[in-house]
Amino acid sequence: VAERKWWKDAVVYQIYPASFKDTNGDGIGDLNGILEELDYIKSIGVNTIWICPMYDSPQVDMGYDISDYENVYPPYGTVQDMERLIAETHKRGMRIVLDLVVNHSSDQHAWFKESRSSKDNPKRDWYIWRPARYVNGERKPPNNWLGNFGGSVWQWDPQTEEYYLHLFCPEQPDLNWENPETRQAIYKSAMEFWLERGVDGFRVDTVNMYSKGEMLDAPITDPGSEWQFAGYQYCNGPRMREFLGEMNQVLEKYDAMTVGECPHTPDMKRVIEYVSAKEKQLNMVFQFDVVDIGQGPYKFQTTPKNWKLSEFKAAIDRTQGLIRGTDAWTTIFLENHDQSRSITRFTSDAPEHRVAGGRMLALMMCALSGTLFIYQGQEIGMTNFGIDWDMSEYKDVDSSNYYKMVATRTNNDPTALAAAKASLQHLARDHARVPFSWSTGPNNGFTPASSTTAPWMRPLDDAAVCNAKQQQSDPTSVLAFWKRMLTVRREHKDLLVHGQFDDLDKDNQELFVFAKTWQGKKAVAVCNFTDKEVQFEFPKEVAGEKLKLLISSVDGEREGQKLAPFEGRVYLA
Ligand code: TEU
Ligand code: CA
Repeated sequence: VAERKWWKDAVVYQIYPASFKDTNGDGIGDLNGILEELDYIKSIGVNTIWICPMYDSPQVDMGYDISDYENVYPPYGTVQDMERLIAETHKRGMRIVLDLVVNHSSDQHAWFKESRSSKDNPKRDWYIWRPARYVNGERKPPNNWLGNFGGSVWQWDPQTEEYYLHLFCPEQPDLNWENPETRQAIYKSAMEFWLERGVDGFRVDTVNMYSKGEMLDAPITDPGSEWQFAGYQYCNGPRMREFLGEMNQVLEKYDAMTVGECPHTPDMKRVIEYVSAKEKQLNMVFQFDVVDIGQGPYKFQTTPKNWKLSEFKAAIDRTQGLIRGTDAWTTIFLENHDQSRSITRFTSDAPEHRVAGGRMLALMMCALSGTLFIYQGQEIGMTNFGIDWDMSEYKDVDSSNYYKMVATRTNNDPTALAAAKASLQHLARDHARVPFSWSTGPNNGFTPASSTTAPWMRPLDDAAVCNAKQQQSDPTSVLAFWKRMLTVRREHKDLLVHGQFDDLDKDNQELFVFAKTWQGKKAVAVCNFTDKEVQFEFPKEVAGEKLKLLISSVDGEREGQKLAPFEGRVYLA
């Protein structure tokens, strides 16, 4: 049985600094905005905050392109502001986790400026450089891999006449983890600088991509296709265990926690090797089985809501299954800064269903085992913005690259562009990055009332019915239910946080019915994923048990076994 550690019982609130709260009227969120709202955050019932990259950066990929690990992006504040935030968070009995982005740096980082300056610069080998291939006299990149934001993963550098690798934007050159000098510099600059200032751990960006292995220099695979998405080539490479083991030695000195972002890893055995306590690699990971549901072969090549509940439940079963009889740990999340809003994606953001959907998902998440992550705005039921918003409102490089690629490939075909926009309206990362809806004031209270500068991104249109201020005094709100459900989760920690998950009705396409068991105790959850009333029978496994209703996501008397639209319930056996 896995031992109890603080991060197992943690409920983590993820903050996107650019969009949380602007206190100096420049239209950009800042660290003082987070400081001002620490009591609001604590009042939700969370005990840890995770702040997305607040380091100095040219912001090509919203701070996931870091130009100085030891400095703060000036519009957000200063290192001293961070030290104050760390102290104030600890003073409230909460912990603080930062984002560790070390698969790549910004092309504006001093390390890369040196590396690209000449072939014999001492830091040349801190990044991944390769000569061009020539085919019939035409210059070609070293291989045909597609990157995460479209296009080749290789950028030609005319100054030294070589290509450098970037799995993401060209402005995000991959660091060369094969070089021990580079790794030591990363541990010191990106990790110890902040661990010494008291941070309690890291969310580790693209944690399984550091070892590219021989695939990088392998001959062109699948020569038939001009380009191929190479996620399965550059994830989980041969030296991953060695690198994370070495990184873990640094973290252990500070007893720091890690949660790794681990995409493209369908093999659960490989995931367990990352998160089994005895492996000393990572404490836990985010797997993308659930949130990748409904995405196309190329993420946005899809139609909205093209997934089935059975697929959603099977994905949850895979992540919950990690802790069944192992010393591994797992995580629960439906939203983050890369995902569109869960009410829109997995229930319904129709005005008459938004609150019910948000409350049902809160009940479902709080009844699952593992460390629970809530993304800013999820606690008040924020949803995607409308299909009527212009493409200019999409600020994310991932979205604009895709739309441009469709425009180029189809020569601006209106039907193809409309389909691309519909898919972006459903899945784009931008939906998570709109300013937080604090109130019905100017810019939804995101900027000071006196400010004349527009927020960096358009605020949602529905603050009149969805804002934090109103919900703090509304017992029927999504926020009120999150608070109640987090209390229930705390009161039944063994069952709800550590209990074994079993899906009791896998093929049911309307209801999610699962049991949680812990040393003879049992809970049963029933969630209606439809906008209709659904009569349900308890599955045979529990039909004979005496089940007592613990909580429903719908207020008032909940007699009988008929679920309201988007109603969730937890029963205790
Ligand atoms: O995300 C990683 C990432 O975007 C891919 O692994 C993604 O999961 C995959 O393509 C499927 O969609 C992290 C950050 O969360 C993201 O915001 C950054 O843009 C990215 O890395 C680069 O740092
Ligand atoms: Ca600001």
